[in-house]
Amino acid sequence: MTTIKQTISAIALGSNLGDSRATLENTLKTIDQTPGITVKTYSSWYKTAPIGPSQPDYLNGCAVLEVQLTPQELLTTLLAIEDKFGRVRQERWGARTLDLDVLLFGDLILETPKLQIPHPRMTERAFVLVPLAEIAPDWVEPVSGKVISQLVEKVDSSGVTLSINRN
Ligand code: PH2
Ligand code: MG
Ligand code: MG
Repeated sequence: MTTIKQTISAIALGSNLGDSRATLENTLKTIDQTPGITVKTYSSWYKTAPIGPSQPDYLNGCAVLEVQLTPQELLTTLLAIEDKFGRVRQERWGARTLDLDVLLFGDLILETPKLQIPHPRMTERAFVLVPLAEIAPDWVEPVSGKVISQLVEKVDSSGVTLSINRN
């Protein structure tokens, strides 16, 4: 019998076009139905001021997954789910129906052209750290060596408000 290594991964979800709540909730169902991935926990949804070009507010959240995939396989899976939910790639950081980003993959540090783990901007982004702190406060971000609950204290969270409470 072969045993496949299980890893815990954290992802960010965001949407600011269409029915964002329905998109994000259907996305979690789709992810959970994917072979090799189980959704362990997910956060509340937060309404967040857009970072980048002028565009509507986002609905953002995070999920913790148990995966039996490589980081690259997880990325490919998430990109396919973005496409399934109608994402069209236009300007960088512009509006989108669905954005899925790999944040953390165990304690892995990975630097490849297409995939960097931890997500290189996660420690600056309140729209990532506030929901992540809700579900994974004790996870050590391996580049800074700091836990998520420490990192969230350092960012300005004034643009992030609880929208749909999970607790
Ligand atoms: N994603 C971006 C750019 N700006 N702003 C908010 N509030 N939320 C996002 O998810 C977001 C963003 C690029 O991925
Ligand atoms: Mg993103
Ligand atoms: Mg993305």
